[in-house]
Amino acid sequence: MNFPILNQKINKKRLVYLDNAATTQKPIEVINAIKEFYEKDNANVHRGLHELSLRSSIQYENAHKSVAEFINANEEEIIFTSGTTESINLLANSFEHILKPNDEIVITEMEHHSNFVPWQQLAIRKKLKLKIIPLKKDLSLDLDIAKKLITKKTKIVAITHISNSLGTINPIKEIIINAHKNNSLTIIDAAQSISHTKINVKNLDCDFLAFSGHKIFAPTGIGVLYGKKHLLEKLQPSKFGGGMIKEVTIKNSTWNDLPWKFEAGTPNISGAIGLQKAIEFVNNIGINNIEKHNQELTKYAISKLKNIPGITLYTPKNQGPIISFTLKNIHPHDVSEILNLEGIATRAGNHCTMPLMNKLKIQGTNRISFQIYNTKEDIDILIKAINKVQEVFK
Ligand code: 7TS
Repeated sequence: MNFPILNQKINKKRLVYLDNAATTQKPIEVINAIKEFYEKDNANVHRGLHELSLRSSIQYENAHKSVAEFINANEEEIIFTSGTTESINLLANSFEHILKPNDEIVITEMEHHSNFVPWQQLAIRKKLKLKIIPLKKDLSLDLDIAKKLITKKTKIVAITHISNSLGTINPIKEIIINAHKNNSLTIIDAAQSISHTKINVKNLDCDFLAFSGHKIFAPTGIGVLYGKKHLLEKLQPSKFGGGMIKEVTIKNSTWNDLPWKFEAGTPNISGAIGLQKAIEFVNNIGINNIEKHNQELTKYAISKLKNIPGITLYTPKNQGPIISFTLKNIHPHDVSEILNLEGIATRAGNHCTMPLMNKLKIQGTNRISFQIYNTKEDIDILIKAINKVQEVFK
């Protein structure tokens, strides 16, 4: 396993990278694949009639196949976007043509702004009702209230699989079953779960699922929207241009087949190739092994963190590899800045979940999050550094 970026010192200390929920680092295989593409194969896709364009098109199409196999979808159900944010906005814009005033959308209180604001704004534009599943004291979703909120009026249920702020793993299968009983469509934000647990869209039976490549060892600027074929066929594209049309006349246009109908313009070809390599990297290690490793680190970290005096841990029962905490009388930004002096990368703030922070009545937290290259030693270094933070603010 070679992640070149990790072999450096920050402030003369070994870099300890604990900001994986924001983005993951890239293995050498991914970096080399992008370099090789630009050195050998770069050309636009859509099957130009020259060798380089053919090579580039084949690699771009194969990247769709790899993602499809990775999440057990069909090839034409995989749309490449720039990331989770674009995937969800694509859906919100496409549903604009289908939803009617007083239709209801259900989301949760723990959504990242990317799965909150597009629905909120759509609701405002179309006079829809936005209903929000609250959190219980134990930081899990209140499923009893969820059952009451999801009714025959609910058209869309959009929920995150793993909370990027608290690490809560939501019982998405249960929520999907309940939504389908009410004929509601389900959208899963898998931005945090995609690199941490096996996603099988057929088993989940979700209607749509979104994730970002950069959170699973691929470059930034490439992401995925999965949708069931029959639903994608019904949705109208909201982005128009080259590659997505079948025929254009002065009066009107018809759309290309899936998934190209939703991929207007020159796509992020090198990003897609990087994503394919990243998936190969994950498959070589085994997603189950990654999950086990990160779970062990999470347990270890919690067992150490909870002994720190003055710490508040925001840990739910069903916890993914993301841990939020605050230190008494020390602002999260100050904590993160001092940890940086020790070479440790962490996040501080509201993590793009302001409604959740309001619910918890806090401005923000410190957040650490793990990946396959993290070790127990990283956590030991963190714990020592937190002790130093507390010394500084004594
Ligand atoms: N949904 C969740 C659950 C996320 O964690 C993020 C990014 C997004 C959506 C948006 O992904 P993007 O790739 O389109 O930006 N989360 C974070 C984070 O927690 N810190 O930085 C980015």
